[in-house]
Amino acid sequence: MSSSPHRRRNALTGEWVLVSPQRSKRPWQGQQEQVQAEQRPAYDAGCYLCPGNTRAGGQQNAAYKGPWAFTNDFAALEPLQTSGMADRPVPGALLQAEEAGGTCRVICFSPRHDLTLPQMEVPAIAAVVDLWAEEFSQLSADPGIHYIQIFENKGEVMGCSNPHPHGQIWASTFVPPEIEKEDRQQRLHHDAHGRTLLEDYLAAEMADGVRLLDTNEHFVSLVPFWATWPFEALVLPKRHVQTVVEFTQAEREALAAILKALTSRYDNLFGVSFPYSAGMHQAPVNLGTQPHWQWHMHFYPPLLRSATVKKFMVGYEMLAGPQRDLTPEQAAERLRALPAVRSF
Ligand code: H2U
Ligand code: ZN
Repeated sequence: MSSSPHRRRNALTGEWVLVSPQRSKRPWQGQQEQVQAEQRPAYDAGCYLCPGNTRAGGQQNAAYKGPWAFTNDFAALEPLQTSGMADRPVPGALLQAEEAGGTCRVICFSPRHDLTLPQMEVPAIAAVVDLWAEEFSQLSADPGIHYIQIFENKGEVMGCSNPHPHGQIWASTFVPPEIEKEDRQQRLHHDAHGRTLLEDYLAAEMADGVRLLDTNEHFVSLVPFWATWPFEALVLPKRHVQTVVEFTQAEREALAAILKALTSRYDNLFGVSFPYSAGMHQAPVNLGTQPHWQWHMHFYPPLLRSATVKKFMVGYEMLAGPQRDLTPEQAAERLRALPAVRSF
């Protein structure tokens, strides 16, 4: 199977990915382009995220010293104006719409304009995890909120508008489509086996070993068996945890350490600050108990062959389904061979 075209099923979404390893049999031509190392100042007076600066909407940032959050001035979601009934989809109607409410937050990871996650110390990243948990608690206190998406868009190629290290949180009144897929798959597995899908999956990956990246006392990072993006990664906890608030102090530090190791391997791959969209998936809130849910974090980086050659999800992928050449095992081998600390 490993050298001929085959399909793999993403157990989390139920969707299939086409793998064509024969197309990457040609020898690796991984010359690193000399991409000019970007030098940024620790503080940039023109940055709307740096401490003390004024944002586009006229608001002034706090003189913050650690991670800090504010409500997005150009939020995609706003609190519902009506206190009454939401517009309900009409069954069978072809033109359906419903009210969508919520809140969007921006999280500055550090007051330092010139750092990224792999360049931050583990305790400083753990402080970001603390803030994620605090924000999650506060946002989920609103009974109208049903899902909280914590994520980071990194790099211009991902549409990130500012190099100051930051992420976002969108809390919505609805459960978004990617979460609905994972909810369904995890529920089916839990109903059938009485265990969470991702705990069983982690056991299978640990037994197989070939896609593992880093392991510590509380977390494992790996290239998933069903990865779509060339260097996609998944971070899994070793115990059953539904949301970020449940992590103990030791787990927060271990998560910080594994995030630092993964993002450092990424930077070392092509010798650049590696772009990605990353985010955690966790149980919906205010919808009763969710025993089938296991917290996890996805990394979707677009780069394929070098600092500038990215994978495009176009053509067959837009019209039919995702496809990859490099196998997840090859991707894991390459990432594993790199230092887990940033080497430049
Ligand atoms: P991205 O770089 O991932 O787009 O995130 C930056 C966010 O910061 C973006 O969502 C918000 C944008 O709306 N923002 C503010 O809230 N205030 C500003 O003054 C500029 C940008
Ligand atoms: Zn800044």
